[in-house]
Amino acid sequence: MKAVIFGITGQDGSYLAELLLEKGYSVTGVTRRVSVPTLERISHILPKIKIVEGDITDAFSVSNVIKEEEPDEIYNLAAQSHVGTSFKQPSLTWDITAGGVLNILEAIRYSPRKDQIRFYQASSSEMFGKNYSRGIVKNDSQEIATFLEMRDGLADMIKYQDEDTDFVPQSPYAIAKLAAHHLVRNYRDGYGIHGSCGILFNHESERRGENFVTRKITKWIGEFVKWRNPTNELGQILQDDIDDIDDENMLYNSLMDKEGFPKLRLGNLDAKRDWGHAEDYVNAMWLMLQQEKPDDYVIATGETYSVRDFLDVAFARVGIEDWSNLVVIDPEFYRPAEVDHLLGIPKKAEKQLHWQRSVSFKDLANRMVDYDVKEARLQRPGLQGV
Ligand code: NDP
Ligand code: GDR
Repeated sequence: MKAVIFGITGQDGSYLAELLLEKGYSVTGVTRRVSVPTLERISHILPKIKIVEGDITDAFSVSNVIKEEEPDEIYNLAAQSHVGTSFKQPSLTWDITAGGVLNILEAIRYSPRKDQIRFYQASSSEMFGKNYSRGIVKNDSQEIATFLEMRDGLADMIKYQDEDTDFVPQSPYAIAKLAAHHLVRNYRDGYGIHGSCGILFNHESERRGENFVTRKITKWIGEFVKWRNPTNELGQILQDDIDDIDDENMLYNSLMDKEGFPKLRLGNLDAKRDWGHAEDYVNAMWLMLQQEKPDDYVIATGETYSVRDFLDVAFARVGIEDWSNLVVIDPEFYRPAEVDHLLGIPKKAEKQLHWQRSVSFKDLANRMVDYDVKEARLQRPGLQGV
């Protein structure tokens, strides 16, 4: 089997390429011309994959790749994928995230191999925006209820999104993703293209881009731990260090003031997301393309946590229970319109694809912190702070 991946240099592209290689595929990745190398996430598998040049906003390069590579499966993971950036660069976001998908669909439509090609499009939970459905069950623990609790009959009513929830997108990124989502449906209905969309909720990893909130937090913790306690092998700030000082706030503030270590600057801490690990999610992409009929699926964990919850778990991993003096709220990171609550119900994927996630929220945060604490010790480049 032969697969083409648009967006192979991104977080998901790297995990998907690994998965397909394990399954015996020959893998071609499409990369655009940039002034600095972007192959870091796939450097370990480079000898095993083919890289070709192309940009999804360039219709000729897209159709040439598809003509020359003759893939059985095409995965489109390429996008301007940062929601905050989409408010600052809406036109570019539209051209890549919506227009690029049209270029791929048209190339498939006019390919002599149209009926042999299966296509995956990376849709997003951001398309739900401010909308959600409500589930009615037995008690009133709505805010803490999870899909798993609901399924086990433990919770009453939850706010959730699934394949039947209407889309009310809240950003140029989400609107572009929704246009692409409808294009895939339209080309499926109109031209019989085998195109499936995964409506994926947030998924993170040790390879997550450094300007997404989870990685921004864990990178910062890695740098902070190194600066605070460079000799502790475990990378932990020992509770004794903190207990020895009467006023913990004084400890942090004086260190900040004296040494000038920058505080962690974040925006909205109350937004809730359904966070999983990217390795689990690329498996769902592959499963979708193994189905006889193309379809759309929600991929999520069924649990929701706020940015604040992520901070609690991530800081606890290095022994810090109270992080309030380490974080400052910076309005620069607020968005003109926010998505407050995402909780996906992956029932359809569990039933039809037999998909299951394997990494819990706590394990996800712990893995990312552990990785970044180690990376910081290896003196890798520091904070970007976007
Ligand atoms: P990343 O931002 O890590 O990767 C995006 C990829 O798209 C990069 O390889 C990038 O290349 C490539 N790309 C951007 N513009 C172009 C272009 N014009 N032509 C060709 N390639 C381009 O995203 P993720 O891996 O996190 O996500 C993968 C996809 O899934 C994206 O479409 C994202 O919107 C979507 N998604 C992600 C979710 C998540 O939580 N991670 C959830 C739901 C959907 P380069 O290296 O050159 O920048
Ligand atoms: P999101 O991810 O917008 O959900 O999109 P991101 O990590 O950027 O934001 C999550 C939430 O955290 C809040 N937040 C901050 N976000 C960033 N980036 N930086 C900050 O400093 C910060 N402070 C608070 C945000 O306001 C938001 O509420 C991701 C991307 O991968 C999309 O491509 C994908 O489609 C969706 O997930 C599902």
